[in-house]
Amino acid sequence: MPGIVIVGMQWGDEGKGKATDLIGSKMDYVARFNGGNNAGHTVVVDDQTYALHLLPSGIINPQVTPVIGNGVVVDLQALFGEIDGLQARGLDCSKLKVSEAAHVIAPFHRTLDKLSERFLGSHKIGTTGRGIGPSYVDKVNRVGIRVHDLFNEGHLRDKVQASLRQKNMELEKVYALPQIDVEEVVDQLLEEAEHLKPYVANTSLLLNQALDAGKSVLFEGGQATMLDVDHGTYPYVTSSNCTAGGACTGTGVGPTKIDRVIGVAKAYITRVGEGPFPTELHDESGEWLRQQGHEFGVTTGRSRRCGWFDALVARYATQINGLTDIVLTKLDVLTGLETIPVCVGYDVTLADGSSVRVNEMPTDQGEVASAKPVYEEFPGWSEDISGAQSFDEFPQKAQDYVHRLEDLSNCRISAIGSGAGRDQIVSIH
Ligand code: 2SA
Ligand code: GDP
Ligand code: MG
Repeated sequence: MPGIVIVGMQWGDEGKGKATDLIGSKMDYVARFNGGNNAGHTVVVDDQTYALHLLPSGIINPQVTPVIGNGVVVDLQALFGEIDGLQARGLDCSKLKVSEAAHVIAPFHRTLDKLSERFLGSHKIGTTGRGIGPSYVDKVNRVGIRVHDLFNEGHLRDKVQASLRQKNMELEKVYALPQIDVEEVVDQLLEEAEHLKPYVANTSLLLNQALDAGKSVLFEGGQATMLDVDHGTYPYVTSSNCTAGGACTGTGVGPTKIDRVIGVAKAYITRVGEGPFPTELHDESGEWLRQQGHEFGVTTGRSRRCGWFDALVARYATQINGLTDIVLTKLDVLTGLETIPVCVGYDVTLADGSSVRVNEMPTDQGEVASAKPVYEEFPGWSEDISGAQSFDEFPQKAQDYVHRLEDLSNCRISAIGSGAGRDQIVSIH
């Protein structure tokens, strides 16, 4: 049985939650491998809408064992809040496993996130303010607090002291703010540790043993390719590896155990937060997409920036993730447009001031920021596709649009979303 990875192909909110729920219905384990409660993954089941942040979207399926891998940064308060919320709605969260090696987001990480954004001023990233960046900074700086540290008080105090030493100096001397009290942090973490204990596991061992025993594991990515700290529009990215490689480092499962990598892309694009977005629309078309697609952040409620499908982004995502399949979502949102532009190239300005047309995603972020999209126009359709049961039922122009996106993306499109509901998806191959 397979190991399958799901990743976002654009700047997030492509509908990974829905795809995970759907594919997860056939899986034994669903594991988050990156990010934290910055994510907002929506699953719609009949008249119920679930917004998952830290918990894997697979948790909606009772046969799934949900796993939070070592690559995730865990805000314990947020985790318990989410578990309580789901349990109050009748969902069982008792099978959840949280990696001993996952890093913890403490309240001071949230404070530092907001502080850092304030001091970046016009260079701010537009983070979700959930403390994600500062927690990963501590991880890479080797002063992070891991889940297993919570169960040894002396050890934990040492870790918190080490983590806060430099921060407290900066808070006082640079920001003229009060220091963070080590004992307060330790007390809170110790209290939360008791609550967390039943969920803690060696998740790398668990997942590897499961795969070796023929069980199936779905690796659910948070955020997306263009927000990946290495491969995204740096520095306007999140602080983790959202791309397929992150599934291995973020769970402790080797690449030979991954059979398929599924990319989720919207039939157009959205972005929330700052940073370059070549096909962004600043006119009424952008507002139309936002309203039709209900494009507002699931975690922060922020308005999402909207733009046309970008083939350079799609091809890049296929390459970076080694995609085997694409799930194309929100095709229904485009219904009613007379023509649909798709970006097939950029006119970029080079460092020497000259201009050049490119067909592949540049690495130089100055070039990405300067990119002027080159569009091809496709005829739209007016028929409602939200009730379609098969690809053949789509109007010919919608089918043509999908086939063209498939060619441009260098990867087969296996399924298409035609509405938010669990059943509003058709397979194509
Ligand atoms: P952070 O908080 O450090 O990860 O922010 C860094 C950048 O990553 C972006 N980011 C996201 N982009 C899209 N969706 C996300 N989840 C929520 C959603 C977002 C929301 O599903 O709607 O509610 O605002 C998400 N999480 C992080 C972020 O906007 C920054 O650009
Ligand atoms: P994620 O972060 O990638 O899981 O995506 P979000 O949940 O943040 O945003 C995707 C939104 O689109 C959610 O409101 C979904 O319910 C909705 N959605 C997913 N697929 C489709 C689709 O095919 N059509 C429509 N109209 N909505 C969809
Ligand atoms: Mg989202």
